[in-house]
Amino acid sequence: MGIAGVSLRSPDTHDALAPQDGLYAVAVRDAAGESLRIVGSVLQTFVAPEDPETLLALMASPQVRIVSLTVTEKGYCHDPATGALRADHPDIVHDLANPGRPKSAPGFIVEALARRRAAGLAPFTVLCCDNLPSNGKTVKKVLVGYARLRDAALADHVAGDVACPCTMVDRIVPATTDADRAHVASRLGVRDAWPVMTEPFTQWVVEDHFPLGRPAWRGVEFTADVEPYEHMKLRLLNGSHSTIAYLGCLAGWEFVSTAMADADLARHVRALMDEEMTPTLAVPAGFDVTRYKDDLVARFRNPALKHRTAQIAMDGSQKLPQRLLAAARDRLAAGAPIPRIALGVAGWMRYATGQGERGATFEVNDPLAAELRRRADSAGLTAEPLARALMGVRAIFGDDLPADPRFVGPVTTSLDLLLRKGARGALAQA
Ligand code: CS2
Repeated sequence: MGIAGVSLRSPDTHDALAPQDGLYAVAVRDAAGESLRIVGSVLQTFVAPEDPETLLALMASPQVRIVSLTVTEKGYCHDPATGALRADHPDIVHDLANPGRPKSAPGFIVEALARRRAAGLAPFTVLCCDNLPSNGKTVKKVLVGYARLRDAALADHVAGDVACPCTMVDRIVPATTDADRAHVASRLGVRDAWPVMTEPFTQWVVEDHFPLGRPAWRGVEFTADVEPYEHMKLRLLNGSHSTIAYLGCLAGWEFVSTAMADADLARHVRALMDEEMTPTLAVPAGFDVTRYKDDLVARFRNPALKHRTAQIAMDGSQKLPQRLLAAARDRLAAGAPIPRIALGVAGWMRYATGQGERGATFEVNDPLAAELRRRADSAGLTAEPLARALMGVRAIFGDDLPADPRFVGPVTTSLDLLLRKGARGALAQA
């Protein structure tokens, strides 16, 4: 038993790992020190675009029982506001025209499932490990949506027979840098082209639904209902992360830990969690949410983890709905105010203009970057038109939020504050 690792785009991971037989080091680090472990579970690696047929043949073979996915939010080619597949996504358009030579994750999975079905083989389990709301249900909806565009019977098969358990996977893993490579080489005495730098904390919560069986994973909590854990993580951890990322990028804090060293930002993040996020959560019985939040703050402060705010700021259009907007909706439905969520949303808007506080421009890395750019440019750096223009992106905000003055009001006020006083000034006032 082992893992075949696949990159859907870049050859970099394969090119790094193949010469070292798939072995790599995991460096677990915090203020107390660092421990290194070599992982040997990856038996093979593939670069999908180099040879889609070999990958499809593997996925259609009986020894594959689970296809797990960490392709980031945008890898599902869906509309983040509704969770539905985007039939107009360029990769989906391509895959529907060339089902035997797909590019997208849904394209590969559905083609492999079709081949298994034709061969009389049971479907593999699809295990989504990304930060999506009800991630198993979301991936199922995307796969069924894609299959439906191919063939109705295939869609019914995917809908009825393919297990897509929900998961909540949590471990902070900053992108590996050359400095990390040099550091690990000096400690190991051998060069590792792709060490993984991470924190001591790790949490897996998984719905136990694996019709073809699964490994006897240790340290995984199996539960029938992942959603309470998922909401805690997406709102407390990721909602804070995105807030730190946008305000941090604007203020010039390069790492999460440097941003958290600012007293105003740290206070804002804790208040966001305590006052606006926690009241929206259904905390599982016996779960100590205060301790969870204390741990989160300590994790964000981890000085040994160089987690760049710019890394987290990527793909905001795909992240905002589940990280900040879902909680805003719950708060508004309960008649509760959202000043702190609003500052995070406004921070994203200010960031999405691609213009820094000191006038320098930067690239906004986002699948909707072109649309955001167009809207921001025509609105200019004035709060009311800018907020209105960006809220008009339905794939992010839906139809409800831009029509609700209790949402529009505080977001516009926060954006105005950010434009006038900058992120540090706005945080001092918050
Ligand atoms: C981060 C996450 O990059 C991001 O958007 O918020 O990758 C975060 O580090 C993980 O979800 C932690 O489990």
